[in-house]
Amino acid sequence: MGLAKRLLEGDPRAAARLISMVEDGDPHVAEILAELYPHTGKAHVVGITGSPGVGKSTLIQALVRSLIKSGKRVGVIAVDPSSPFGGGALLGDRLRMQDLTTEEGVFIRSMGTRGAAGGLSAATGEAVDILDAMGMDVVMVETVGSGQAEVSVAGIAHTCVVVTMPGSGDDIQAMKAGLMEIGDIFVVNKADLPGAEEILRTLQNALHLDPRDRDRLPPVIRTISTTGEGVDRLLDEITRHRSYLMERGLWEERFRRRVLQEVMDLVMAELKNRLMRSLAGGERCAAILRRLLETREIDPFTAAREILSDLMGTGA
Ligand SMILES: Nc1nc2c(ncn2[C@@H]2O[C@H](COP(=O)(O)OP(=O)(O)OP(=O)(O)O)[C@@H](O)[C@H]2O)c(=O)[nH]1
Ligand SMILES: [Mg+2]
Repeated sequence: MGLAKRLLEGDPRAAARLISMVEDGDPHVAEILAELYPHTGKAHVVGITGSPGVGKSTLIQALVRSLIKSGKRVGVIAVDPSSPFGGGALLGDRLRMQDLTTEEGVFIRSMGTRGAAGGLSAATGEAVDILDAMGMDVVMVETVGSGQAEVSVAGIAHTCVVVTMPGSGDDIQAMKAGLMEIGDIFVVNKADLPGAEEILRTLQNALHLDPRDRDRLPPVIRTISTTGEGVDRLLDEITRHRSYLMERGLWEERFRRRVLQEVMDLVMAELKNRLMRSLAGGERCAAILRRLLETREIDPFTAAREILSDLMGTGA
């Protein structure tokens, strides 16, 4: 049986195999993804982002546990985690976690930041599509909220959960600088540590001052993910956000945003590949660079335009 068919029947090994193919840039993956695309758009894609060590993976495990109990199937993609998912009887050891689902309808997969064929975010987007097509009810994507990563996770997700913890004043600064806008739900995790109330109030105040969407003020929830406290409330808010998106007709809009982001990431990655190849040995590119650097006939702006038009003319 073909990989696509096996995946559509929910085979976790097919999912593991396909995600590896995406990561390795396997040329056969394109036609399989094409077969899967009509089956995507059903899963609730939830981004979980925040600074290293705030407890994203622990929180996801607690959410997964809760979701399974209510009979949901869950996929998790952790992008370049610096700490692995903790073990535990439920989710098995790290090896199993990398590749295989457990019987309970969970599929967890870590993805590195290097070696992705279509660039990191495109590979992540494709992995999300794979788990979506496979019939997962919820797909969670864990990313470390620094630099570009959280921006693209916001593009992929229907619901973006921004996680912070007490004593991380830097986080609040970072949030003001960008994370604030992408969060649909905010979490103060490690609420068992001193300072939780303070960061909670700071967040609430900042959100009140800057209401992007007057119809909906993002909730701020305190959790202790190690004990599971607050996790059901978080899950409620995630579910409520899904209903909110559907009622407003925003669900489809966010799916379209995800697909467009994926296309853009793929185009950017392909252009970058072509540029690298061209810079490494392309004749025309070398000639342009000579005119830029040796004879100085042209300036960087002109060189960039000439290289770009050269790249656009290069076949795939
Ligand atoms: N006290 C306390 N510790 C917690 C809580 N949640 C997580 N931790 C601990 O914080 C540490 C980091 O947790 P992770 O879940 O790996 O954090 P993460 O955000 O996924 O980390 P990275 O993937 O490395 O960015 C672990 O030792 C957890 O046990 C909590 O609610 N309270
Ligand atoms: Mg983690």
